[in-house]
Amino acid sequence: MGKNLFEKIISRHLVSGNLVPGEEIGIYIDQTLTQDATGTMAYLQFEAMNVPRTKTELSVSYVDHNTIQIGFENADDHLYLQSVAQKYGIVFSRAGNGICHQVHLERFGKPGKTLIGSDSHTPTCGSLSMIAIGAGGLDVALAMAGSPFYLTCPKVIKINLAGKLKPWVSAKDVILKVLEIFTTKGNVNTVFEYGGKGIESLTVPERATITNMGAECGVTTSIFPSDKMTRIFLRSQHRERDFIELKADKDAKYAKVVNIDLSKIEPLTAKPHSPDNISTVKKMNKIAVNQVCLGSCTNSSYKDLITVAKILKGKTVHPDVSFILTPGSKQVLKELSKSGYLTGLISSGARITESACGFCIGNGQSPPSGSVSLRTSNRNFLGRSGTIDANVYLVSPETAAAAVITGCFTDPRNLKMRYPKVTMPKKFSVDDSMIIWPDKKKNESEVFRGPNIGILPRTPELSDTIHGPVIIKVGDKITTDHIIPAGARMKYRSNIPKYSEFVFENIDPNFARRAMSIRQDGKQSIIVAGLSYGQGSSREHAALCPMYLGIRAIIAKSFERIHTANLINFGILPLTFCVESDYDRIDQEDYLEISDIKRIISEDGKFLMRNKTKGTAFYVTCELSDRQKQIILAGGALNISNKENKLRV
Ligand code: MIC
Ligand code: SF4
Repeated sequence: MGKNLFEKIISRHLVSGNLVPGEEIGIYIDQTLTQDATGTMAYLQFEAMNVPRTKTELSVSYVDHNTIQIGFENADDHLYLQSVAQKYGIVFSRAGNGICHQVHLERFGKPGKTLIGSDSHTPTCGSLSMIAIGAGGLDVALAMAGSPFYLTCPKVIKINLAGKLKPWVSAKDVILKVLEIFTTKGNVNTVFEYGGKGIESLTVPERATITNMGAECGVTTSIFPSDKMTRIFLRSQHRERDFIELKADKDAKYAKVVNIDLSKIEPLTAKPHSPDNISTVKKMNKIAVNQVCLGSCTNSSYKDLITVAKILKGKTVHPDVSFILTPGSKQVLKELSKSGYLTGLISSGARITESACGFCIGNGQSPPSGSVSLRTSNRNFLGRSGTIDANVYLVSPETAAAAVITGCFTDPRNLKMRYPKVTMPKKFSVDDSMIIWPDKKKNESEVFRGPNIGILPRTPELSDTIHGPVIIKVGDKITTDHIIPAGARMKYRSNIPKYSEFVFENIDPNFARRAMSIRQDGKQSIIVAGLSYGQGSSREHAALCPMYLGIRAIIAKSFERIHTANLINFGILPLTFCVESDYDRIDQEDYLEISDIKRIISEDGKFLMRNKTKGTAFYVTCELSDRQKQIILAGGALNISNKENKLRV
């Protein structure tokens, strides 16, 4: 029987388990990436493993998230990361070199390889036919130490693309269409494999926009074949030697095939406050726009920026709009400058920021209160921009450019001009001078630890009974941005006690204080949630900080993949309602209890949860693989790897 592309690559990396959807498998990891906001914790964990050098083919540490540097904290983190990289054989991409996913695509991604990254948008490199998966920092640290990466074997859905995109419609509109079809929930343990005639006209950066935002559907990863377009891209990066052809067999099997005709897609937008709240741009016409942000790892390629530059040529930014432009990498910025289009953009009034995540993570450029911001990034969660009542819409670069000129939501097809044609440079001017290569030999150099580098919090032993109040009851689609905000708070990523003060800040500002006082009384607390808990970012802080505040279990209707792995790694029980409607029979502050935990975890994981306040009981389940059971019973993954590797934490 023929194999699909995902099966072909994964079977070459399989270390344990069978390729049966739903079963746990372990795979060998060729490459890892980290970024600074998750990287400090990942490397603190890696250091604790006492492994002298990374064991992967390639591990890259990027600095791209916390580049605002108000106060000493971020600068301390960067120095820590640089010194750890030197010591352990990790490639270091300095601040200013660009966003991890864009730079990894340009300089390091290789068809047929596996990559895990401590960032949920790691699947961007699926556009280069890699199996590229987002993970928590601890899982990335374990992979660097040579351990396999474990995941539930996903089912593979084929997204069959036909036709060609019409002028003024681009890759962002394709992935917004996919989000309209699949939404942000219900896609756990799924892979999107793209194929069909339609892919032939999509360049690698366009494919990258599509694989990047597969993360918003919650899939394990998304992947394109490695074909002529892949070769052209690798050649343009002076890396044709990395090209191999990869495609699914003709008789490959898929769990489902979904057909999308590219020629039927219109300019789309994701309305506030979820990437799956899709509408056509046409319907939004005339809504006044206050801010437009172009950039992020989704849409900051050469083609994206030059298209916008051509649309804006000779025009001035509308007086009511603030236009922010954040190039994805130093390479893109240099090409923009070489082409002369940067001058045009500056003349138009663009506010050019450094090549980093910037506005996308609320690190600067927060829009005015109650305003409308159009962004080419991938997430429009409530409050992520740094302004709690802002209305953020996700759009393509073309739709963004139209609003820059008109000052309102405008279907770009209504701009009275020809769609600008952008040809990619045959060869980009490659300049890796912002990349620091580690010494080949073992390096004994000191690791820099400024005052912002905290200590690794310990996870407590698993107790046999968990009892405590429902400290918060939340609804569906709670993102890790809701659980622990980024933006202005992100500078505390390396200091868990401080960062924990902001857990659920945007939903319930008193949450951390309440949780802390329960913990100080020696008690535990429980969170109750709806569907798809833990969407979005891979930040393990969304598990670490609640763990620090004494949360021992979360009962939800369903969980997202990376967050579940993070909860287990830090010893928090992810419990699912056996009957969803039991959610409606619990109130915040009800006192809940489960007992005999160790025995039940080792057996079928089905618990009777007693609601002591209401005098009722209901069933919840904790579905874990044997490996995950061991982690939970040990009180967290570091406790296990400490025992196994005689670690020193
Ligand atoms: C994001 O886009 O939310 C982030 C910031 O890149 C996160 C990682 C983090 O929280 O540091 C992600 O996507 O995983
Ligand atoms: Fe950075 Fe935004 Fe991409 Fe996350 S989604 S990696 S914050 S650019």
